[in-house]
Amino acid sequence: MASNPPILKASLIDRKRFQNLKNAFALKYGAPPLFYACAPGRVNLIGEHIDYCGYSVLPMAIEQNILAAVSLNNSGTIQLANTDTLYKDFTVSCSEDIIIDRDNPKWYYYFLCGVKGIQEKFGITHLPGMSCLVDGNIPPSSGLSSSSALVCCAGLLTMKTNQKSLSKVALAELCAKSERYIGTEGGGMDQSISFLAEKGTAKLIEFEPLRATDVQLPKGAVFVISNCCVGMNKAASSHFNIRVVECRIATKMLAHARGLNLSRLLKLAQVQTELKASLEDMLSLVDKVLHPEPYSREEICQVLGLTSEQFSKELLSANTQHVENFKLHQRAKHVYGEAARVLRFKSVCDSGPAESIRLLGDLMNQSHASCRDLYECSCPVLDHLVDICLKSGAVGSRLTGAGWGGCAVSMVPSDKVQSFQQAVREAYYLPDSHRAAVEKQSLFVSKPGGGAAIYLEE
Ligand code: ADP
Ligand code: NG1
Repeated sequence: MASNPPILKASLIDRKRFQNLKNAFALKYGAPPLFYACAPGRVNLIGEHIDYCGYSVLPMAIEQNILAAVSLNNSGTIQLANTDTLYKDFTVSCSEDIIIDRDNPKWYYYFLCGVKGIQEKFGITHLPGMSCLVDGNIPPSSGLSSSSALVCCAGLLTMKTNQKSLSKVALAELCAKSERYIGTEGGGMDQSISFLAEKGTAKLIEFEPLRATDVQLPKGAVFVISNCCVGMNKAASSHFNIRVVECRIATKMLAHARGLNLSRLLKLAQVQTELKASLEDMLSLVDKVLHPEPYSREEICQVLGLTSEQFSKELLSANTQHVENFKLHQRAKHVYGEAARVLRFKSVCDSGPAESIRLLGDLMNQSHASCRDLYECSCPVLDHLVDICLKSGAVGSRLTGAGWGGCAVSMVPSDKVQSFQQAVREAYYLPDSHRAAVEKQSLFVSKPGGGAAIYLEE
């Protein structure tokens, strides 16, 4: 059943954080907030870089989130401020079109993605003035979806200030679409779990139609997040979109080889559906049709019968126009293999065999190897951290989120959590002064948290 984000009591928010935010808001804007909106980050347990290919993923919300205090104003402007001085104030007029500058992905553009999504959905010609103070505690550019939590929080609070109502599913779809204004062509996992998460359970997120199903994680193990402390800003680089484009081209090449209608197919999952094939069949098809050597533009254009202009316009994004070579075989192998691992992970959790923890750990390790070797979305520092996690007692460890830096997620038997954390601390964090300084917020146990909500003071 479609349900809306809950309206909860503000007393549920961490007391100290809430008081600080409330006081800072009053100091900044001269009056108390009207309400609060909150959206969590997430850790993806398995299913990396496959949401934008149409495949299911298996994340859970984390405790860290973006929390905003909000009030209406009569200034005809949207005023944005942040408790972190790194993020500067920004004001935009309600009577101007909201422009998102993709070449300059400042924090407030993510916020405005959420505002613009609601504005467009309801055809709102004149937004009411509002004042917002944002407070976030998700490590940014670390694969824990700080950007999406910000977009979701902004979408949710704009819905409320405009007295509109949308289900969690509709909000998740709207925010996934509107975050693409920033330029990254993400798949929707982050916004979906931010709205659809429920405390105590991970979720299998399926797309088209969007659906979230509970996944009970095995008792006897916990998930520990560790940040390698190398950041990767998706919107400020083209790594992410290059992978999206490679998957799109691989889709066209596989569809062409099987005589399918090319114009309709954009995602690797759609080829599987059209062919009514299994994921194993798709892995064999990739080996049969695509060669492991990188493809040049010329070769792709020749096979697909495209001019160079059509190729640039129809298959590339704005920030991938410079790319000359495309690794189609490796990327498609990762996607179909990872999609199968997600389904196996879910079925192990559902059936709960005695060796669940080992089986799930193996799947996580295979996922990391595939991300590292086939999808090439890891980096040496993150691989090193994953190795340390495995040597420190994790049964499985893998990069989580977009990669190229950021966090690893490790599955650790509950009785080994303390020795695991101590060993990782000693081997990875303490020997480096920068890492040692941020160790507390970089190495932590994470339990499945709840989804986005509005908070009101009684
Ligand atoms: P992630 O994997 O965390 O989503 P991105 O690089 O895509 O990483 O997004 C990070 C960006 O999100 C930051 O550069 C900043 O613009 C925005 N952001 C993250 N946290 C906050 C915050 N607390 N306040 C304002 N903006 C934030
Ligand atoms: P993060 O880790 O938030 O950068 C990105 C995409 C997801 C998904 C993962 C990789 C966005 C907003 N998020 O997540 O959709 O593709 O990478 O699995 O683009």
